[in-house]
Amino acid sequence: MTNVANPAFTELVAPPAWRTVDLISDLHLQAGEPATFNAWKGYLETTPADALVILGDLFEVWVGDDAAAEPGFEAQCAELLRRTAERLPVFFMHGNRDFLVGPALAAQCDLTLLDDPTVLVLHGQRWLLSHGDILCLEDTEYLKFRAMVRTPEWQSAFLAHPLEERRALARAMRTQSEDRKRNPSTIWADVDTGAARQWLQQAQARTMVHGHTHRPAEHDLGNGLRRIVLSDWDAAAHPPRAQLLCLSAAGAQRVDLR
Ligand SMILES: [Mn+2]
Repeated sequence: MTNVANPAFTELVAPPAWRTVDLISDLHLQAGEPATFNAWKGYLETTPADALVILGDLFEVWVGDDAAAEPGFEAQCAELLRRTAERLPVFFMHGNRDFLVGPALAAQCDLTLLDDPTVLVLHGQRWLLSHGDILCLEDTEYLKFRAMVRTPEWQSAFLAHPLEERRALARAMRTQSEDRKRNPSTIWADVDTGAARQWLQQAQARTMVHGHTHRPAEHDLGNGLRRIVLSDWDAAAHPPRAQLLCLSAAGAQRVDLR
């Protein structure tokens, strides 16, 4: 479990040969949205990056690694990840939708799972990476839920259900969250500025990069600190959204894929 007030700040130190690292998040891949899957596939097959870091919610839902062991959408995604990992290292941090991605999928696809948060050290610069949900401190209901579902006990009890039952449960939970989205009184929490500053100071980093909120922006946090928010993906939207953040010695650059 992450201690929010004082997390471990695991470091990922880039080898000197890495010139660029791509960050993506919140693709919410699902079988019913082939345009986003195809955009992602095209991206993976052509990116010139030296490493790829996925900052969570790659999948709309992940009900267990056994989902990728039978033919279907999850297996297709796993195969793409595996082929990409043959070409460049691929890192994966959990989001709130795909927190059940586990060691079996990591082994199947040659992914390296990252702690949330992780400090990427690239060309001497420290980038504080997180999915972002844990710092949305106003969302107390969600944080209670998060604390529960991240325990090994909850996860092993959930994974003990048959795959089809887990898929059905996930669909039911998704309907609930769609209802919440449609309710105009729903208030969407954002990353807490004080907590973000504190993390940056503790991590000795100047820039935090996260996803989760689907509100791409760059926030000046004062004292040279900033918070960069990644875009979500929806290739079927008008205009389509498929964006990455490319980190290099020159800094951070948003790249729209088209
Ligand atoms: Mn999320």
